[in-house]
Amino acid sequence: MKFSCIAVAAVTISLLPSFASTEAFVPRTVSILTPREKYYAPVKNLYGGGQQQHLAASSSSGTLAEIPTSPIPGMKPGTSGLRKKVEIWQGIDDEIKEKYYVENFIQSLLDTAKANNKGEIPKTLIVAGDGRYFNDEAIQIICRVLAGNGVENIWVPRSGIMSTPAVSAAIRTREGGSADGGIILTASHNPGGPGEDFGIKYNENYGQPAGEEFTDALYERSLEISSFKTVQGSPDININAPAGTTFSLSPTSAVTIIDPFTEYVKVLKESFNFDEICEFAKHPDFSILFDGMHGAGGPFAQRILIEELGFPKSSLMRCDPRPDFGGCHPDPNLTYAAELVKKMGLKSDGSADESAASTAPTLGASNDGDGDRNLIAGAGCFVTPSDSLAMICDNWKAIPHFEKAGGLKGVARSMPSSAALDIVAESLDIPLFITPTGWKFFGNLMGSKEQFDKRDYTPFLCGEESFGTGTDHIREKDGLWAMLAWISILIDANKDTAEGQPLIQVKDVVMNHWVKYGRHFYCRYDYEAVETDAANKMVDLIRDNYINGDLSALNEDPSGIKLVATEEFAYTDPVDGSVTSNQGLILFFRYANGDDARVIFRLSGTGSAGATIRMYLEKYEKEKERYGEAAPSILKSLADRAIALVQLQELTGRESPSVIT
Ligand code: VG1
Ligand code: CO
Repeated sequence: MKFSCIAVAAVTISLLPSFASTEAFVPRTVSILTPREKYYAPVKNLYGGGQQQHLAASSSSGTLAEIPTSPIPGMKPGTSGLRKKVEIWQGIDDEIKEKYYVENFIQSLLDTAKANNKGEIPKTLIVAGDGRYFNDEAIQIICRVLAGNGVENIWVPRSGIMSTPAVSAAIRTREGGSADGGIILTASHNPGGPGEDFGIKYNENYGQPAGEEFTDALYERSLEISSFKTVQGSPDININAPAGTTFSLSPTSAVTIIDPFTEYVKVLKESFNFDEICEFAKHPDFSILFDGMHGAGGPFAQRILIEELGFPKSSLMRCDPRPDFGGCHPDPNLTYAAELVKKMGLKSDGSADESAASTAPTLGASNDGDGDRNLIAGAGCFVTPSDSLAMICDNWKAIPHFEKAGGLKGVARSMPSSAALDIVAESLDIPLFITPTGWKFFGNLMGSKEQFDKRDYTPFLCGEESFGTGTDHIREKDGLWAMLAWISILIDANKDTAEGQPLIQVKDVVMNHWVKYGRHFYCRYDYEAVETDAANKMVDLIRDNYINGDLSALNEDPSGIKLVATEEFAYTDPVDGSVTSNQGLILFFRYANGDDARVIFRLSGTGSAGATIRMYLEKYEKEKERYGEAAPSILKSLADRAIALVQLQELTGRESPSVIT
């Protein structure tokens, strides 16, 4: 079955030279990283009749086919997309030998999208990934299934790599916002490579992550499907072809290679003052360091920080995407971004290593595998994500996107994030929303006017304790945005700093904020790969004994830290009224001196095996003398008290967490 793969002369003159000039493009081989059988033996022609037929087409001869399959259990997307061990997606896992894992999932996704779109298959979809192991092969498979289902325009970024925020920007604005959605191949902050994770997220037509209604319907569909549609006999698309190249897969479907950067660079330029940042980049005392963790954010950092803003190349580390993230865990926190943390003059508990802090860069940042998370640090100063969010909110005037509109009209945080934002929102008199964990819950708030014609909350700022920060410039969290926000805050803080005077540093901004609002000591313990049964038992115990139990019957503890109230968090979406329950078990404590504190337990929804228990600790402090202390030590006795109450050690066998951040 020969298929002519035609590079149609559709290269737009304006696009190609600008793309060709960027050094950020890393050509990738279209290598299939693992052997996958060429299995598409046709059984049924889509156009009826038992005989397979060539489609009458002038330039293409791929054959549409419908392949029988059977439902595969467990395709329930979690907090953000479906994540599994890569061997499962590849269909080579020893236990779950399912050749059609990707196809089943994508067919279920398309059926759901079609049902949501008055029975019409989406016309234009983006397919892009974070470059992890199996990225390129999955792109080829997905493009065929999309074409088999009649998706007319399939946009694939050159090199196959695009950060999640860049996909959101392209869905919203490319060709006037004509994309119906984006399929993003990533397991985000989870490691990649053989034996590690692969995943798929779906973003809808305003660039927002698919909501629970969509992912629940997708899951239901995955339990019913009996066939998938695809195109047979077509050679692989050359994902390294220049932007503008099109490949016809069927008479009605074509893949267009797009420039990954265009729309994203444009929305960032609208959000910040690039000229001012360019100027500040030349300041002899100002330097930055960005750790791309070998994920999708690297080429975007290269493009924006180096090519657009003029920072020296030495400002980047690990910015070349690698299928296994160079063996690292691409999660930007104090543990996994250890090298950057050290270079910023910090110890692994987030406190300053004074001997190294004096020579550290002014500002350090990192992102995760798909470029949507961020870690922010100044020289010798780690900024917790919850603090960073509150500080960005307080400094809204430094950010042109907010300043142009006269200020923020809405802010939000996930429930387990600290209440640092709440105090600022109250003092600025801005509506505040507290949502369940996961970016999808911010989507409706940002789209309240745009999608639902209700009250406008934009400009909007939101974030999560898990190193996610973002605004309505797109509908995703955005790692590079956070770095540019902090550069802008530093520029603003130094607008009156005379030449030759030392610059106001991140640590000064942070301390001034605490002095103004108090400090929320905060940290999170993660217990990874716990046995699912043990984790569930612990959750049941918390519900039975504390959420529904009698707290007055509890014995006094020598620590003096008393459990005074509890709550299981549920959320009613203020925009569409949908209700989401079981979103975290909250234990409220009171210290002997009257101080209040809070501990939350939640099971992660992004793991691929076993369970991860997350314990979130928070204590508000108004005593200025204590602001300099490290959060993990301040919160240790609270952690011990909570761990004992929920019998974490007895039930899971874990003496200490896998990560404290
Ligand atoms: C985690 C974080 C959550 C975040 C999600 C997706 O979810 O806690 O805040 O939105 O990951 O982030 P969970 O269910 O494991 O706690 V990303 O950058 O991995 O898509
Ligand atoms: Co991510």
